[in-house]
Amino acid sequence: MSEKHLAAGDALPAYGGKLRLFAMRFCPYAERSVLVLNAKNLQYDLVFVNLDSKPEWLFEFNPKGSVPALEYEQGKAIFDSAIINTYLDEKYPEVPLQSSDPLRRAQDKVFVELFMGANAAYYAAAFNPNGFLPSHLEAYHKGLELLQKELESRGTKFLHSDEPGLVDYTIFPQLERFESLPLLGKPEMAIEKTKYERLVNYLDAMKNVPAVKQYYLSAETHAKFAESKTKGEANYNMLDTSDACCIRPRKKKQ
Ligand SMILES: N[C@@H](CCC(=O)N[C@@H](CS)C(=O)NCC(=O)O)C(=O)O
Repeated sequence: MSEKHLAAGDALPAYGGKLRLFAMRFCPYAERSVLVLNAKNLQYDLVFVNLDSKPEWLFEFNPKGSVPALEYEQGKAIFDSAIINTYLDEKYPEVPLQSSDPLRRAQDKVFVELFMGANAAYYAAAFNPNGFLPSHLEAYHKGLELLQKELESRGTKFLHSDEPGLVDYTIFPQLERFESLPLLGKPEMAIEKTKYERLVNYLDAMKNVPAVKQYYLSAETHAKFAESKTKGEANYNMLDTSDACCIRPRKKKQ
């Protein structure tokens, strides 16, 4: 898999006959779908796109031009991580990732909705430090406390059960990035074991899940990407080691 992000003017890679996910390597929403594809042992191709210089063909797969988008048949796509992941879970039921109880599925969605209250704080802290408010810090810890309480009340290793499910693959990409905040000058946003023991154990368990392990990036890597983006020069290709990234002539500015 190439880590190179295709940009405006780059050709769409040839269709390989598999499911194909359009993503950006540092996008938490795209990661949600990658984790679900992995967890379900599906064969897929990944195409990374530069979101500051979007390839024209991205809009054929998602008129909104955002990632993730899933090409489920050649030239046919759906977008939005929640829509994609529910589709995948229903279309490929061999490894079910949601409860068979409609109420539990609804409760999982309610939980994600509430937990995501912490996310605005992450974006402000990581990408807009000047716009970071005391209310962000409060919302951030409220989200973490909510997760810790939910883990305690469910009493299972993961939120879904003793195996991770859609709800876990939905929130984990955010948590992975939250761990970069102390490196970005926000020590008060560290997920301290003394306060969040159950949550830290959950994070460690998630990092060991095979579906996660193969796509996980360290806090240091996320911090580096965030720093580049905050400077206005998002370094999408920082993980790309292929020659193609380095010798490819840059497109001339018009
Ligand atoms: N609700 C969407 C959010 C997707 C999203 O915001 N993706 C970002 C990258 S992390 C994106 O594509 N931004 C570029 C844009 O919207 O132009 C989902 O869950 O898939």
